[in-house]
Amino acid sequence: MTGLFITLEGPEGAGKSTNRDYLADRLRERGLEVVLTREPGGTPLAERIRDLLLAPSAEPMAVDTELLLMFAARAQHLAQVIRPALERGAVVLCDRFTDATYAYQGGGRGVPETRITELERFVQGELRPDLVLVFDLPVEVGLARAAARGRLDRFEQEGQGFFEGVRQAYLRRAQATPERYRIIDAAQPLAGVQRALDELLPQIVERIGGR
Ligand code: Z5A
Repeated sequence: MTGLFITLEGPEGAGKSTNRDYLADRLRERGLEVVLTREPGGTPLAERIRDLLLAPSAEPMAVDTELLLMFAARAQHLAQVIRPALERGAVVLCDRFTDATYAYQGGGRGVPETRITELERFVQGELRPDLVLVFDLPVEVGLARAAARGRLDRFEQEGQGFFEGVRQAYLRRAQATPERYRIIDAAQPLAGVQRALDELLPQIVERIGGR
């Protein structure tokens, strides 16, 4: 793979989508091909799985169903979008990926980490993000931003304890492998977040140049 795989992670309302677009613009200004995508989703079929996952429903979704649907969407996304883009040397900026499974299904729902690791190996083989940007902020700040948008999806209807578990799982993963993760303070004003991204740009450009 000659491209660079960067994922943006964090709890609700952390600013992943806003900052993904900002980072994409800065990288394109430097002449790089950037593919913007997201999970769950990123292809027509995977977006249909996303709809199933996010829509509130009278029938409760079993935890294993949720887990397997996340990886089913991911398998499609990898085959159709992520692997081809990395093979032709693009920078892939993906709004959430498998760290979100460790955080939401693991930290939030209590799925054992070993089960997620097995599925990760099965679906991804050796492929892992080169860099994971964790946009971190207190749960109540993120939930207030999400609520300001209006109707809540199936995940956003969870309680504070669920989102504390999500946040802590992200922070544990970042601390366990610091060379692959950057924690960005997402509670500060947007200009501060974007300055932090500007500081990362030279490293990103250097890494893709070296491939
Ligand atoms: N999920 C899972 O469970 N397992 C998995 O494996 C995967 C996902 C891959 C869909 O994700 C759901 O799927 C997600 C986890 C689960 N749970 N939920 N809900 P999603 O990424 O589509 O949904 P999201 O996290 O809710 O996205 P979001 O709320 O849109 O958050 P965001 O992209 O991080 O934020 P944003 O849209 O850029 O910004 C939100 C608002 O805050 C917006 O009005 C901005 O203008 C504002 N904002 C952003 N930054 C700032 C700052 N710094 N200051 C003030 N205001 C700001």
